[in-house]
Amino acid sequence: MKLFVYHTPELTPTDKAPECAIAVDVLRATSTIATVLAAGGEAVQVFSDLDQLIAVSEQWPPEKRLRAGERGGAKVAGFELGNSPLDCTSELVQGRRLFISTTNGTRALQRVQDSPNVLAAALINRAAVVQFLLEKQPQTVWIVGSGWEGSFSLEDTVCAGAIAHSVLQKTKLSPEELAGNDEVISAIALYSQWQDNLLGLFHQASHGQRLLRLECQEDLKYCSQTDVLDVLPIQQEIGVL
Ligand code: 3SL
Repeated sequence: MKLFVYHTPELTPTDKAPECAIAVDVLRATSTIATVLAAGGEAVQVFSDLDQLIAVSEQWPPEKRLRAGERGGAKVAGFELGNSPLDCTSELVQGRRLFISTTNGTRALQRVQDSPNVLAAALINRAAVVQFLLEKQPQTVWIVGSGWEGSFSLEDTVCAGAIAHSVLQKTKLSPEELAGNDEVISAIALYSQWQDNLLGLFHQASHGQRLLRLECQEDLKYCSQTDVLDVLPIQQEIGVL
């Protein structure tokens, strides 16, 4: 298995696709997606375009759908949900399909949607993602951070490092054997440095600070937990996990 980390969707090669692609948006899209599926959501369908989301979701009965939308960290007007995983209780999401569009996370998922295996990973479901990699043994794996509007983000990179670190611990691979690019080594170093204080790292991250200004401190706490949900969001058809 060769692992590649890309800090943003824009940095991924455009002329090839990996056997397995893992989109990461710890704050907060992939944390929300994992939470919805763990809470009994029927599926999650991702969109970059809000008008398209509305048009497709209109085809579903209102009691079977939920619309979640975030722009600039805030909820899209008229949607039931923003992008807080804490709002996704089983009472609300059970048996319903979530139609979601966020600023960066859904873009990362769409960038890799042609790969034969597309996963959504966050810290909260890291163990399930690692388990998949160990069982499936894909030859090439990309971990693609969502970043923020084309820029690096600490929280996605530390999650990439958490995944790589766990793969190393559970296999006999050396870092040089596992790493397909230098970003893997630096992501592991970031995780090794901060693994006991991920919330502290989020408080230093620019998007963490943006969310704190929006009074989302409980979201930061929730998303900084590791291995608490045994759920594997995996693409079933293009754009649907
Ligand atoms: O950019 C995204 O996709 C979002 O996850 C950002 S936010 O955390 O909802 O503000």
